[in-house]
Amino acid sequence: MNHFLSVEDVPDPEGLVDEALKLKKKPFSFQKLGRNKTLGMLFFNASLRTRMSTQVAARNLGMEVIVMNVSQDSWQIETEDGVVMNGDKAEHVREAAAVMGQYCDVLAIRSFPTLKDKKKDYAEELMHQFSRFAGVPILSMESATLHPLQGLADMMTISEYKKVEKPKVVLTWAPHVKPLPQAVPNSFTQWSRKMDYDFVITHPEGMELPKRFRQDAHIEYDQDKALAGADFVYVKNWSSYKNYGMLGLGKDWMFSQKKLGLTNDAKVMHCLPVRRNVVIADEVLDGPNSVVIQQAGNRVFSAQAVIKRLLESL
Ligand code: SN0
Repeated sequence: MNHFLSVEDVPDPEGLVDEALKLKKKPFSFQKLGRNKTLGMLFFNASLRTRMSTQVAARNLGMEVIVMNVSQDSWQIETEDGVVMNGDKAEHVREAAAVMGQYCDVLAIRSFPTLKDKKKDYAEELMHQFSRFAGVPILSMESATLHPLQGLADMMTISEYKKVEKPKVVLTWAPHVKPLPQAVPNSFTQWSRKMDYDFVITHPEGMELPKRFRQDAHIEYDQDKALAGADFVYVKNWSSYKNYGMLGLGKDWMFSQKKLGLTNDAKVMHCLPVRRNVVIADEVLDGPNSVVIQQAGNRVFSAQAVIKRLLESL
């Protein structure tokens, strides 16, 4: 694996889930692999779980880690080609990426979408520029359109908790107070489609996820109908793809104890951070069906499995 920007970079998605679950049992078994290797982590946006879990993952593999908060600590990076750089951006990605590639063996990047310019966001310019100019493997820590490390941790979690071979997995939209990326639901959908699940997406009309990742995934606009018999419910807000970046309405889509009652005693998942009593009710988050903390715990081993693969390809 040369880069990890989406599940499409993984030749054997189910194999990687198994590998991550094995690493969870023996986290320190590949400490030699990362010895004298450095992971550079670049944050263009905020992060809690990704920031901490990916560092733990790299250290479990024996690596050194450098963390750079690009928006605060570094020069502002220009990404357009052919521009006269007489504004506030001091350095071009052509030099910045190439230089960081001199210092690090793997570069991990987090960069959110603008949610204003659909074409630009979905072109994933920054990730592609880094893969082109850095000369080292690039690891996505959530790009404009995808969050593949989260998707892998989600598949691990389902694998650990499923009671039947082919569980019913429902991705349900939830309300929010501000427009959020489509990255998490895009990746959850993309990964779920690689697994043998009965997979259903439910959301208000107009909130369809882009076809390029969901393909022909089953959409059920009636949330109650979708939730019936669910073994797993993944709750997540996303802003509109169609009316790009619009918030979307539907306060009654908040995931409550009553909605949980429609399911087959489903495990409830969310990538976090979650806004209580906007996205999911307290009683669900604090109840026995929530696995959000275990899901976040799996982020260490999803990152570890991916970094291991990237190191093996060096
Ligand atoms: C991000 C998202 O893609 O939905 C990161 C999730 C891992 N979430 C947010 O930005 C939440 C921000 C908020 O104010 O609730």
